Amino acid sequence: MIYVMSDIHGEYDKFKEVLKQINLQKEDLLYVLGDVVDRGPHPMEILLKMMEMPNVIPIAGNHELMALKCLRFLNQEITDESIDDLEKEMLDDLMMWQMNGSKSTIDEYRRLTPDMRQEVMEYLTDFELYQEVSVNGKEYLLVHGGLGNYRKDKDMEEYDLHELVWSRIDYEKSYYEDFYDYIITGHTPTLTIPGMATPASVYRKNQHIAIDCGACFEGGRLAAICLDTGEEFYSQANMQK
Ligand SMILES: [Mn+2]
Repeated sequence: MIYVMSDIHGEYDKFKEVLKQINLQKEDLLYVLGDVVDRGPHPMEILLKMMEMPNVIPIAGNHELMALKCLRFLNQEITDESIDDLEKEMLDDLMMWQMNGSKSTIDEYRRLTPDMRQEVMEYLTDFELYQEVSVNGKEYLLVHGGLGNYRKDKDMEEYDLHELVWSRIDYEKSYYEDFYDYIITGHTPTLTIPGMATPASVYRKNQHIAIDCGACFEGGRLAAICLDTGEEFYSQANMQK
């Protein structure tokens, strides 16, 4: 069986809750479409758990890109020289990451041993940018954000990092008539898609399957889908005020 999940955002308890429901077997695969880190309380615990699971295939989200770049910088020994050399771009990156909920990621990262830090960095570096998966004769494109500056004749390899992980896909539009049957994305909490009700659920329309159900937001929950059966799995929903 092939399962897909996205935007876990530090919600380790919800991750365990959904894993328990899908009861992943050795021969199964679980694609995680990015934004594992930031916002929720335990991003590193999720990453460490994923690192122990050889049948998890991670795909990068914008939060992994921010984390990788900033942690690389923060890992350097801070010297007078490096402070002098700190470029505006790096400062902006650090600032932006902070605004996007980096605190829990940094807090947990700091508690890791140097060896574990190294392993986490290597693991993050290996995240895929997108994956193509075929199940029961249907072709799926799996990507975190996706298809910025889309053109019908644009090859997947032609999309740059930003276009795949930061761009938001247009859920009102079908992108491919025959090349892919479905595009599965995270990045945009489904509650923000017009017409969606609480608690958040998987959105399926116009060949899209949007699975970021806002695990760290009010009214949100963590979702997983099974591509073989179409089944959807959910954690408990967050309370609404
Ligand atoms: Mn995202």
